[in-house]
Amino acid sequence: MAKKKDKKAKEKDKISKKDKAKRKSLKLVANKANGDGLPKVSSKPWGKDGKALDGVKILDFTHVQSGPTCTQLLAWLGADVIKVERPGIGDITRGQLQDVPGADSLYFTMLNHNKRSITLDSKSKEGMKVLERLVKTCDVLVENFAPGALDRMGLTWEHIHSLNPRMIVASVKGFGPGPYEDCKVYENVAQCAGGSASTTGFHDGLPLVTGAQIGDSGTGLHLALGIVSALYQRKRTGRGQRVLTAMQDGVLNLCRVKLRDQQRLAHGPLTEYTQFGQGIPFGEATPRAGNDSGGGQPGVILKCKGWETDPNAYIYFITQAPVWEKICDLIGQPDWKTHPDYAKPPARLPRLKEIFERIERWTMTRTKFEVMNECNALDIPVGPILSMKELAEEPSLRQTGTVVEVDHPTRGKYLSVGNPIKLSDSITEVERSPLLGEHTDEILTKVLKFTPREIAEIKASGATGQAPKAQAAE
Ligand code: CAO
Repeated sequence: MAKKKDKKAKEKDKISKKDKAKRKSLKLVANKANGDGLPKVSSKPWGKDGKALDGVKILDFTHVQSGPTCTQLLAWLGADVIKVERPGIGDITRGQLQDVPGADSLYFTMLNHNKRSITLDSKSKEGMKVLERLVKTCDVLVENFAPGALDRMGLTWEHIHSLNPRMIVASVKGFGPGPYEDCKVYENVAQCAGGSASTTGFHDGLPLVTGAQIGDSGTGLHLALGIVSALYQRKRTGRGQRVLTAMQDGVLNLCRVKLRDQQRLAHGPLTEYTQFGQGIPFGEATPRAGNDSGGGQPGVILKCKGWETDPNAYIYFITQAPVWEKICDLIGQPDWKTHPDYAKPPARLPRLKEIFERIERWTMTRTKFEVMNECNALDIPVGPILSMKELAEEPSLRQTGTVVEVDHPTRGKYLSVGNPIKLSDSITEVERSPLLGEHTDEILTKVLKFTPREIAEIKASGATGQAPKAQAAE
């Protein structure tokens, strides 16, 4: 009996020793993490411990599309974004492409979610007093005025830095330093100046701009990354810095593969371009490649069932080498798997027109969704041409919050694109855009801590304009 007890005690001791060792090693890991300056690992459930950018205050001096795209992303990630707008007018897009009379346009509402709005005349003495308080209070100033406009207001980098050395000043401009730095720039100007238009379209047609707003929204995205990086560096250095993204640079960055092809041209024709198979000689610059794929795999847009009446009954089809044999079986051309003219990619290059015509005879017998399903079952990548209507109605995009329905006090319910960046511990809740000046009082009082007397003076000066009607109605 005593022996049995002894054995049990020994076992227990063994377990507790193991346990202790395990706990010790866990503690070591935790200590190491703390040693890196990180706080203790949160024990709150995922998505319940605040947002990624909680505590970051943004002075949002942006308008139109590029800057607002950036600050909207930061707001979705948890930053407190205070949009400063000109009294009475606000961001010019509020009134552009209006579909509901008297209500903020979709152009504005879809680019300014989760922000607060204060109206301020930055060119008045009292307005500048408020702006300077905002500079002292915020972490980041984001602007996309025409070159020199911020300086003309009196907000030079030197002045901002003297008011708040920790402030990050982030700007979108059309061009970086150089011959065009003083130019005003819009989306399509950037697409043209950044190399996109010269490489978009068919080789025998005009240069084309794309529907994706790579100049505006693309540059806003670049800027957001710059801001978050500057905030991270500030943790170490304690000081702010300037962040500049030029729209030309942003577009060129997205056209990287086209500058790659420019250099490849020096070593011979670009054999994966349709133009090569058609025997059309190459010139000095990267040509427009139609619907060829940038990755070098031959690809085209093919008709699907219903194309005669539906402008989007098409599918992008890529004859990727690793799945070539599956494609041959699928379209009923198994002989191509071994035929010397079709079996290997180099042999297929001069015959791409004939090959895609054959594949199209097959895709035309099916809807784009049937082609998608059949091909994906075999790991053959294809891209159905989805219309905006189809995307708006797609249930899976609603479920993930990529397409969201938002309610607005003056325009009612509308659809918006939600945050495309999903963080597992910082969950985005899309809120409607602010009415013009909706938060003026709240910001003057609660954020900037002006006294009632000071607020009365600011208001009497006209620096904040008149109280917005819509605000009073709400
Ligand atoms: N109170 C008083 N004045 C204000 C103000 C406020 N709250 N907000 C802006 N202003 C003033 C500016 O100070 C500027 O005045 P000055 O010209 O006297 O210095 C004026 O409003 C106009 O600003 P702007 O030149 O930026 O505006 P614009 O409509 O003439 O140009 C745009 C628009 C987009 C071409 C230009 O801002 C630009 O090139 N921005 C950089 C590139 C960019 O972001 N382009 C993308 C736009 S999205 O397609």
